Amino acid sequence: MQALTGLHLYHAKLSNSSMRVRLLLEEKRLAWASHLLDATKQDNLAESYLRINPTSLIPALVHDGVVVTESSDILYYLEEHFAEPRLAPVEEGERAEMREWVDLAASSHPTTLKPWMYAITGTLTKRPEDMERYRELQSDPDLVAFHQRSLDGFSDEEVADAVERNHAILARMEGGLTEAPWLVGGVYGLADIAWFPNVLLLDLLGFPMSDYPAVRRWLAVVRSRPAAGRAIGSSPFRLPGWLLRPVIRLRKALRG
Ligand SMILES: N[C@@H](CCC(=O)N[C@@H](CS)C(=O)NCC(=O)O)C(=O)O
Repeated sequence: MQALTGLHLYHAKLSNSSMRVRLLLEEKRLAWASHLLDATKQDNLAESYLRINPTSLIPALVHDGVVVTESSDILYYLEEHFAEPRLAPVEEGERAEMREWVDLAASSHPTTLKPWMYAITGTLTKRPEDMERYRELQSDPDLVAFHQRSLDGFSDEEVADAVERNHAILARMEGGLTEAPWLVGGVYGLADIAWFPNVLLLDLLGFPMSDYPAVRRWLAVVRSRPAAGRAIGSSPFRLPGWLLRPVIRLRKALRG
């Protein structure tokens, strides 16, 4: 690891936490080496990755041998070390507001996008036979419980709670984006970069977005940025809203 010079990103294609880091790297036009992981193939449980990030979570950045994990911390790290173009506000109040949005994007993930996305797509990143090893490796009991639930099936209450929390955040964003083009200080920056992947994935997977026209406009504008094209590629799928409920029901039926 210490021999790794330059920027190395360990990331996954459809991981929101990885997407926000890729978007920032591309906005800053930094050269970075890609180490693509597939959590459905347990790449993040390989010894080689656990040496980089013992929590097994994706993404992780290695910069000249220094490891940074947690996508929000990676954004702050990159902003601090690669100042141009500046994507964080200077004014104290706006900086605090920016940090609040960025931290919320990462911290709300386990109760908002993640359960909803796993439940409706039937994503399984751990197979039953991986759980014993995962229990030994993973010190966060909430993560172990989450993956167990992804195997057993999420309860209707948990999915409904995630839907409500997603709506609450979108409504808050809608309030801000009705008044201004960007989340903080009228300027595109880290808050927008942190939230773009979460909203993109909600939209692609058919989350009801009709009450949030300003958020949809914002999403389209960020999506059209050349850096977003490089960071995300072309969108691989899009579920129309009307298909959402049948898909959830089908997933449940298939799980018995
Ligand atoms: N708080 C972490 C969350 C990272 C996270 O949950 N990453 C997901 C991919 S989006 C992951 O590693 N999933 C595989 C797993 O939970 O084992 C961050 O923001 O970096």
